[in-house]
Amino acid sequence: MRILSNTTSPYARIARIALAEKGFDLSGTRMLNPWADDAEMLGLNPASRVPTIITDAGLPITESLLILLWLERKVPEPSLLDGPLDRIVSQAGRAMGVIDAMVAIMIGVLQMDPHWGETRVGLRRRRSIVTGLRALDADPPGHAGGVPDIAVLTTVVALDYLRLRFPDAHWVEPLPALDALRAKVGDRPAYAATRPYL
Ligand SMILES: N[C@@H](CCC(=O)N[C@@H](CS)C(=O)NCC(=O)O)C(=O)O
Repeated sequence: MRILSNTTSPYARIARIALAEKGFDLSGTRMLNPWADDAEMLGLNPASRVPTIITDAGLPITESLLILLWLERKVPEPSLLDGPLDRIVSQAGRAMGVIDAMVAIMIGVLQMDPHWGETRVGLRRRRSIVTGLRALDADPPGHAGGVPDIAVLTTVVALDYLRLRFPDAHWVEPLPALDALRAKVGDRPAYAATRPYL
């Protein structure tokens, strides 16, 4: 099993953390720019997006949440869904909404127009980030030890991506509960080894 990734993608990081927590060896990870029309990537994934996993049989598996679904079935223990299921999935959905909105802004800014974040759609995405993070901070995912569930995983990935991509944004509110959650799990090997960087 190998994974195609890059150093910033929150989606790829979700898959990498989940794989590492489940005990996969990620030393064969290939970092690439998914926007660069890489031949291996295009041959495996017509959408040319990270994460793309290649199974030992050569089959591509894509889409971060499908990868979590596949993994949970493939390697049930340790589970990333241990705990109150409805709450975990609900909170993970909130974090994914924030991630999607942040990535939409970055694509707009980097691939289209540096001021895309101030367009009507850009401001709508910004609102999703602010209100999504506010809701998560007011009612943060819990972590009592052990392997963090997908609510913790996606929330910490969202927070790290926010700090990387929007370090000085005036609209980012204080997030003390989420910072505390990140401090609790951020040093786990799966998290520390995949911290995003430019
Ligand atoms: N829905 C996909 C989104 C993956 C995605 O958009 N990845 C970005 C990096 S953050 C990418 O590879 N973008 C390249 C492109 O859109 O052409 C998932 O959950 O895996």
